[in-house]
Amino acid sequence: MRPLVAVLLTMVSFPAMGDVESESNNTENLANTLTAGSVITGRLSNDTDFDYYQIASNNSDALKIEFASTNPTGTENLWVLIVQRPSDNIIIFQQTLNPTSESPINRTVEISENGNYIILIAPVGGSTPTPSEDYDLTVTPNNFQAPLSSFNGVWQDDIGSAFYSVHEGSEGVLYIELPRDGSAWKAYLGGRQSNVAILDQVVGPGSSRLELTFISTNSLEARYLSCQTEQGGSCSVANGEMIYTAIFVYGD
Ligand SMILES: [Ca+2]
Ligand SMILES: [Ca+2]
Repeated sequence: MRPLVAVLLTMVSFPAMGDVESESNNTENLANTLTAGSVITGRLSNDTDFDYYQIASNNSDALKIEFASTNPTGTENLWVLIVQRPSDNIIIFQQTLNPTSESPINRTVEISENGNYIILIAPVGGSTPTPSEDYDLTVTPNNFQAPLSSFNGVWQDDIGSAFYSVHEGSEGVLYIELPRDGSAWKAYLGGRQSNVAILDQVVGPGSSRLELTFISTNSLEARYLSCQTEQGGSCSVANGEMIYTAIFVYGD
């Protein structure tokens, strides 16, 4: 019995198995796909080993990143961690990190787009030696949940064409569009489920149904579900396409 007990104890003391990186992953096109919240273990095999990963984010306002290593405390082992945004691969985060077995590193990177984010682990380069230890990377998109009755205030779109006054109460969302060019204002009324409000136009020329997606407490996206001009023609932006994003300007 005793050897069996020893074997069982050894088995339960193993940490949960995570994924291991798959080389070659040295370019964005070859990035390993991460599972949200699951650890992946990798290693920089030499001074020219770049480890690219990607993770999908949908309606998240931040990426929570944990970067750990069995690297002993007191060593100078350094890794560079870079995050690139989906639309144009611009770097939105870059830091040189020194995790140790006692101190994993946690970072929160704020994001504002949906899509595939690239996370790159790279050597520092120059005279800095490349660490031979494994690293453990865990990335978790922080999914924003819009609190009820939380949106009251004035917003502005990213094309500078209008301000929007948003009033949310127990009966739904009232959304008033105030164009800066002096054209007629419009009002929309409807309800919100989770982070998405479906609003029908109730005041102003033409008719439309609008979908607002709240990405965070201070940003939203607007799309037409249907739209007709006063003359009965189609609107300038096709149904389902983004009309604008808006940011919170001020409120209560
Ligand atoms: Ca590697
Ligand atoms: Ca690699």
